Amino acid sequence: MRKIVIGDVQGCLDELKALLDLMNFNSASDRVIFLGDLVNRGPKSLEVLEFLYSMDHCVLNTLGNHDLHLLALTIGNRPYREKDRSIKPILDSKNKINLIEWLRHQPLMHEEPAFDAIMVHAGIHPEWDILQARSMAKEIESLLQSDNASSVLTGMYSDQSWSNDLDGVPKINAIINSFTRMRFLDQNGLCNFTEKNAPREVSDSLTPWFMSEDMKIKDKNIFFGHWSTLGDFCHENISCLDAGCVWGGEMIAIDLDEPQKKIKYKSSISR
Ligand SMILES: [Mn+2]
Repeated sequence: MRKIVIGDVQGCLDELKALLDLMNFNSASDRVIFLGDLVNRGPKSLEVLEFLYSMDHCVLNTLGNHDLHLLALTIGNRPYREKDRSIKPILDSKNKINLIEWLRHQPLMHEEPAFDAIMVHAGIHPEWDILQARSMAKEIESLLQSDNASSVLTGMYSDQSWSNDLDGVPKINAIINSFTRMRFLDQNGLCNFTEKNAPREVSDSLTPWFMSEDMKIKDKNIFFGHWSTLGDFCHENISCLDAGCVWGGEMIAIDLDEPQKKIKYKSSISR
């Protein structure tokens, strides 16, 4: 059985299908782990969700910030805005309940022990060891699947950064932000959620989370998406698989048996 990992899809169904064809994907014998942000911005968010829902037996998705935003619009009380229009067809879909129930049961972090691999959407906070990361992910996954999901999703919109002394809602928000939005840490070790450029274009006072001197998890292969300006990027055993397909870049896949060989499909969307 092949284990395939694919970066941010963001409603780019045509590119996703073409990429799966390039890999000779077989839903009977392959498994696909998506790195989150299945929806929003791109042209076919509803169709992407329907496609993956129909292949539930062989796909999973580590939740991204756009996936959580969709949950906040449906399960939570986050108001719909014009900039959410690319996910409006999901909100209007007759199949909405099934699609949203499927999405809310997806993990924040996934591990493939045979490959010493971890998958997340944005990152793992450098101060967390693997046991902490697992328990943080579990805590949020349980909440999203509980009757408290609405208040968690409605209340998650903050720039709360992680620190050890947090409790309650600030802790929940810091965990969600670390797994789904983090890119850089500042000199005080706080997350900077506004800078989205690649590290070479950014002030030295900001450090990518995976280059932090505090990084506790050193012995795992970590795969993440979310950072489209980073693109196809590797730092030691840490790989970004988001090359901005929705912005006219590429969608990237790897087979965990040969992770150095990136399979790419160029987007048909013009920049
Ligand atoms: Mn994202």
